[in-house]
Amino acid sequence: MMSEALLIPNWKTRDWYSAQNNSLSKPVAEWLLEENSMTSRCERFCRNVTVKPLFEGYVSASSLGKEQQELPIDTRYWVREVFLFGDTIPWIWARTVIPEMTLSGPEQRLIGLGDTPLGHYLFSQTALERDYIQVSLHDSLWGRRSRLRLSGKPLLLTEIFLPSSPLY
Ligand code: VNL
Repeated sequence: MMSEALLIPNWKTRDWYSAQNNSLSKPVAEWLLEENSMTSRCERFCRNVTVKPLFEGYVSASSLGKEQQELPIDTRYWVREVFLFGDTIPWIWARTVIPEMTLSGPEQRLIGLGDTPLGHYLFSQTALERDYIQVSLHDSLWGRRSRLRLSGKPLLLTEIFLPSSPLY
């Protein structure tokens, strides 16, 4: 059987818009404005959600995209990029950027996730707050970007919905 090529969508040059000012269709809005874990939402549409990390490691501020503007200046940022699969199909490409200063106390656990979906960690935390969600449409692919805080400390999540995801 042929397996689908895993294409990394363009994330660097996207423009982002406040979700409020954007007239989204109902099904698209339901996906993009999901308040809880995207992993949990995906679990309603397949048997088994898995994540495959593509990259986990520290990067310098200069290698971040426009996301730098959404986060405090720090020496290093922890970056995690994954493909999320609904059963065997790649549904979402996701990138998390965490300033090193956020990784204090219990948040140190964010660097040891491996195959564990980030959402299972994040959305079990009582100290989780959301500053905003922004949306983006580029190359016909929808994306969303959320700035969250754990105990007041920021991180930025970007999720781009691949052509085979149930959003479309
Ligand atoms: C992960 C999984 C991240 C699902 C996500 O968004 C997501 C992860 C940033 O495990 O890193 O929707």
